[in-house]
Amino acid sequence: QFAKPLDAVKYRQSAFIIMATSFGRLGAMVQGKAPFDAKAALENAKIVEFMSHLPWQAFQPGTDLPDSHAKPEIWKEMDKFKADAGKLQEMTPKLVAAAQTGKLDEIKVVFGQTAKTCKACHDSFREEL
Ligand code: ASC
Repeated sequence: QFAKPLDAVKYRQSAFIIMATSFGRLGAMVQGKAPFDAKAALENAKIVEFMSHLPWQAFQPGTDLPDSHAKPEIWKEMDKFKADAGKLQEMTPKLVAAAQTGKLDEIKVVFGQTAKTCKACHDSFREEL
Protein backbone atom coordinates (compact mmCIF):
# COMPACT_ATOMS: atom_id res chain seq x y z
CA GLN A 1 0.00 0.00 0.00
CA PHE A 2 3.05 2.22 -0.37
CA ALA A 3 4.15 3.31 -3.82
CA LYS A 4 7.86 3.22 -2.93
CA PRO A 5 9.90 1.68 -0.10
CA LEU A 6 10.94 5.18 0.96
CA ASP A 7 7.27 6.09 1.43
CA ALA A 8 6.91 3.23 3.93
CA VAL A 9 10.03 4.38 5.78
CA LYS A 10 8.72 7.97 5.95
CA TYR A 11 5.31 6.77 7.12
CA ARG A 12 6.63 4.66 9.99
CA GLN A 13 9.23 7.23 11.02
CA SER A 14 6.52 9.91 11.07
CA ALA A 15 4.32 7.69 13.23
CA PHE A 16 7.19 7.09 15.67
CA ILE A 17 7.95 10.83 15.80
CA ILE A 18 4.35 11.68 16.70
CA MET A 19 4.25 8.89 19.29
CA ALA A 20 7.61 9.91 20.81
CA THR A 21 6.61 13.57 20.92
CA SER A 22 3.52 12.84 22.99
CA PHE A 23 5.30 10.23 25.10
CA GLY A 24 8.07 12.78 25.70
CA ARG A 25 5.53 15.38 26.85
CA LEU A 26 4.16 12.86 29.33
CA GLY A 27 7.72 12.02 30.35
CA ALA A 28 8.49 15.66 31.08
CA MET A 29 5.54 15.73 33.51
CA VAL A 30 6.51 12.41 35.04
CA GLN A 31 10.07 13.63 35.57
CA GLY A 32 8.98 16.97 36.97
CA LYS A 33 10.48 18.88 34.05
CA ALA A 34 7.07 20.24 33.08
CA PRO A 35 4.16 21.11 35.38
CA PHE A 36 1.55 18.37 35.70
CA ASP A 37 -1.45 19.15 33.54
CA ALA A 38 -4.01 16.35 33.76
CA LYS A 39 -5.84 17.37 30.60
CA ALA A 40 -2.64 17.53 28.54
CA ALA A 41 -1.50 14.23 30.04
CA LEU A 42 -4.70 12.53 28.91
CA GLU A 43 -4.51 14.05 25.43
CA ASN A 44 -0.93 12.88 25.03
CA ALA A 45 -1.67 9.40 26.39
CA LYS A 46 -4.49 9.06 23.85
CA ILE A 47 -2.16 10.08 21.03
CA VAL A 48 0.39 7.48 22.16
CA GLU A 49 -2.36 4.86 22.29
CA PHE A 50 -3.57 5.69 18.79
CA MET A 51 -0.10 5.91 17.30
CA SER A 52 0.96 2.59 18.83
CA HIS A 53 -1.08 0.90 16.10
CA LEU A 54 0.37 2.64 13.07
CA PRO A 55 4.08 2.03 12.38
CA TRP A 56 4.10 -1.76 12.11
CA GLN A 57 2.20 -2.16 8.85
CA ALA A 58 4.92 -0.08 7.15
CA PHE A 59 7.68 -2.63 7.87
CA GLN A 60 6.90 -4.47 4.65
CA PRO A 61 9.37 -6.72 2.85
CA GLY A 62 11.80 -4.66 0.80
CA THR A 63 11.61 -1.61 3.05
CA ASP A 64 14.86 -2.32 4.96
CA LEU A 65 16.53 0.76 3.51
CA PRO A 66 20.03 1.73 4.63
CA ASP A 67 20.11 4.61 7.13
CA SER A 68 16.50 3.92 8.15
CA HIS A 69 17.66 2.76 11.62
CA ALA A 70 15.70 -0.45 11.13
CA LYS A 71 17.80 -3.56 11.83
CA PRO A 72 17.55 -6.46 9.36
CA GLU A 73 16.45 -8.58 12.35
CA ILE A 74 12.99 -7.03 11.96
CA TRP A 75 12.43 -9.01 8.77
CA LYS A 76 14.31 -12.10 10.01
CA GLU A 77 12.33 -12.23 13.26
CA MET A 78 9.03 -10.66 12.20
CA ASP A 79 7.06 -12.74 14.73
CA LYS A 80 9.14 -11.40 17.61
CA PHE A 81 8.96 -7.88 16.20
CA LYS A 82 5.15 -8.10 15.97
CA ALA A 83 5.03 -9.56 19.48
CA ASP A 84 7.05 -6.59 20.79
CA ALA A 85 4.65 -4.23 19.03
CA GLY A 86 1.79 -6.14 20.66
CA LYS A 87 3.32 -5.61 24.11
CA LEU A 88 3.29 -1.86 23.50
CA GLN A 89 -0.31 -2.05 22.30
CA GLU A 90 -1.26 -3.85 25.51
CA MET A 91 0.35 -1.09 27.58
CA THR A 92 -1.01 2.01 25.86
CA PRO A 93 -4.67 1.57 26.92
CA LYS A 94 -3.34 1.23 30.47
CA LEU A 95 -1.49 4.51 29.99
CA VAL A 96 -4.77 6.16 28.94
CA ALA A 97 -6.57 4.60 31.93
CA ALA A 98 -3.86 5.93 34.26
CA ALA A 99 -4.13 9.39 32.72
CA GLN A 100 -7.91 9.26 33.20
CA THR A 101 -7.39 9.00 36.96
CA GLY A 102 -5.80 12.45 36.85
CA LYS A 103 -3.16 11.23 39.32
CA LEU A 104 0.48 11.78 38.41
CA ASP A 105 1.60 8.91 40.67
CA GLU A 106 -0.54 6.46 38.69
CA ILE A 107 0.71 7.82 35.38
CA LYS A 108 4.32 7.49 36.59
CA VAL A 109 4.01 3.76 37.16
CA VAL A 110 2.47 2.98 33.77
CA PHE A 111 4.76 5.45 32.00
CA GLY A 112 7.76 3.50 33.29
CA GLN A 113 6.28 0.18 32.19
CA THR A 114 5.48 1.58 28.76
CA ALA A 115 8.99 3.01 28.34
CA LYS A 116 10.35 -0.50 29.02
CA THR A 117 8.33 -1.90 26.12
CA CYS A 118 9.72 0.84 23.86
CA LYS A 119 13.26 0.10 24.96
CA ALA A 120 13.00 -3.69 24.70
CA CYS A 121 12.03 -3.41 21.04
CA HIS A 122 14.68 -0.75 20.34
CA ASP A 123 17.37 -2.96 21.87
CA SER A 124 16.48 -5.78 19.48
CA PHE A 125 15.42 -3.97 16.36
CA ARG A 126 16.61 -0.35 16.15
CA GLU A 127 20.03 0.77 14.98
CA GLU A 128 21.74 3.37 17.13
CA LEU A 129 20.43 6.83 16.31
C1 ASC B 1 10.84 8.00 24.86
C2 ASC B 1 11.27 7.85 23.54
C3 ASC B 1 11.61 6.56 23.36
C4 ASC B 1 11.37 5.82 24.61
C5 ASC B 1 12.58 5.10 25.10
C6 ASC B 1 12.29 4.41 26.38
O1 ASC B 1 10.41 9.03 25.37
O2 ASC B 1 11.35 8.77 22.60
O3 ASC B 1 12.08 6.03 22.28
O4 ASC B 1 10.93 6.80 25.53
O5 ASC B 1 13.62 6.00 25.27
O6 ASC B 1 13.44 3.81 26.88
